[in-house]
Amino acid sequence: MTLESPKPASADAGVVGLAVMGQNLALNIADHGFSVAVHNRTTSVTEAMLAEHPAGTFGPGYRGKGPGGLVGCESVADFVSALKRPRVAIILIKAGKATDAVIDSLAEHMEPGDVIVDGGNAHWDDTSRRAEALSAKGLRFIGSGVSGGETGARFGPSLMPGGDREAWPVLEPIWQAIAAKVDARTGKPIEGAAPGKTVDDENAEACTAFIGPGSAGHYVKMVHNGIEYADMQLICEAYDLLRTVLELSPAELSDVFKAWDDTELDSFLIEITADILGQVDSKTSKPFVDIVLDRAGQKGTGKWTSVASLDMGVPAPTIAEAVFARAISSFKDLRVSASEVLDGPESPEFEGDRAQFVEDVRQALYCSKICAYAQGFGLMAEASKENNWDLDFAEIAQIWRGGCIIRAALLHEITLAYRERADLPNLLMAPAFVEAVDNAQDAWRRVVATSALQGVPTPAFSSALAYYDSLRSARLPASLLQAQRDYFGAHTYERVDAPRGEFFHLDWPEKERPEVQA
Ligand code: 2AM
Repeated sequence: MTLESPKPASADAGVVGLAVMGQNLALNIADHGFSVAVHNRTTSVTEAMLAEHPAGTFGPGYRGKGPGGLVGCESVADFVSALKRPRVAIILIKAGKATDAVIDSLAEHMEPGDVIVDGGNAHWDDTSRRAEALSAKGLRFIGSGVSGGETGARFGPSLMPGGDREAWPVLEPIWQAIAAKVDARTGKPIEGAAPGKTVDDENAEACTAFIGPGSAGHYVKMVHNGIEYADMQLICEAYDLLRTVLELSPAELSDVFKAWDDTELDSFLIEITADILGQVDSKTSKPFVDIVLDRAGQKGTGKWTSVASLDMGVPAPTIAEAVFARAISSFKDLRVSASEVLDGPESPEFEGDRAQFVEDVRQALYCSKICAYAQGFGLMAEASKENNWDLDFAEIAQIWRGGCIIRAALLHEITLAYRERADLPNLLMAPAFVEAVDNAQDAWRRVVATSALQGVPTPAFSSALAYYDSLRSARLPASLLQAQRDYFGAHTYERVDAPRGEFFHLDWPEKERPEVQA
């Protein structure tokens, strides 16, 4: 099969980069009645996609309303000329230099007013740079977070677009159409999208909204991933505690997680955890979770979130601990040799109430999860202030309720909390969460104490609890710390009884240690 030159100005939008995400997003767009130009550097990939998806197997054609909506384009010039104006070119390329190469080649052929959308996992610094460079050429740039993996891309992702606000009305109809849908009344995802079959429900709310200028969209997507790291690690710690302390089998734990999915923990990650724990390895008949090597990989977005929090001095310890937990897991050989040398506690048999412990772990998971979200939203709040993004947190929580990996009932509660008070100083201070954590904190503390006594590592649970306790401490030992800094480095201190911003220093080596105002 060879590609014919496309009819000029025949496509509503275009997708460049036809790896899994690009193909699925293009098919999703076509399903919603748009005609989509598709292009890939290696033409055989474009040809294979068209061969695999002939007209009538997806899109309006599937519903008998017309031909399939894909227009294959061999060259970038063909691709650009195939687009109706203002042109919308969506790129889904491996983040990094390749994205710049593709943007440059598109920019060569595009005209002022045309729109380039980067749907890859770009670092937000790169997005800022690209937005500026393109705007100088009169082109409009949108950096959009796309979450939900390949199934999300195909049948409804969560979409976090940011950048040129004037380009949004051009992209909005497409993004609204293809995004995941939730029921506005309950906040629960509406399932049922399939090839050629879209969600038609009068209560459907699309999981997308314009996030803010510049790199706001990619920043918010990065924080989403940071929260995802924490969420996954917390679930793993809950599993590990119940398995180690109560000696529950993976099959039994699958039932525990299934039951938890009917509580306030209701989420995609809990659901897949129950499914994974029930899986048996076909080769060995052992629980699948036991034959997977305990070394976790990472692509870097959790690290970016942690680095951003360190750079800004905003605490996100549970997210960072989740990244470190993956790091320590990767030192498998070191851990194996250390396990032969380093002893843990005697590990006395658990003598408490077993059912109570299961419930305690559930409550600990819920509280810790709220803390991880509080950290993520705290980070976004600070970034919003610093960059003048004017982020709308109710809207961000709202578009995370469906399509993305962290979709969860909790996000509906967070949406409501920010709708009630947009300038909430910290998520934990929303009345609903004040009460929820207060009711569960005894259980949470018992779990962290048990993990320490039994030697089960729970970096995320423990750091979340420390975050909560630090946050609710009107006075921290930082007074002593600042005194130490003044002692050895003359770094000065403020007094509790003097206005903020007035600094003092104690002349420590002097016998009388006089205080001087700095
Ligand atoms: P390819 O099929 O020609 O390799 C994910 O890697 C996607 O990014 C693929 O569609 C890949 O195209 C594309 N890609 C990677 N590097 C690229 C580059 N420098 N220019 C254009 N596309 C690139």
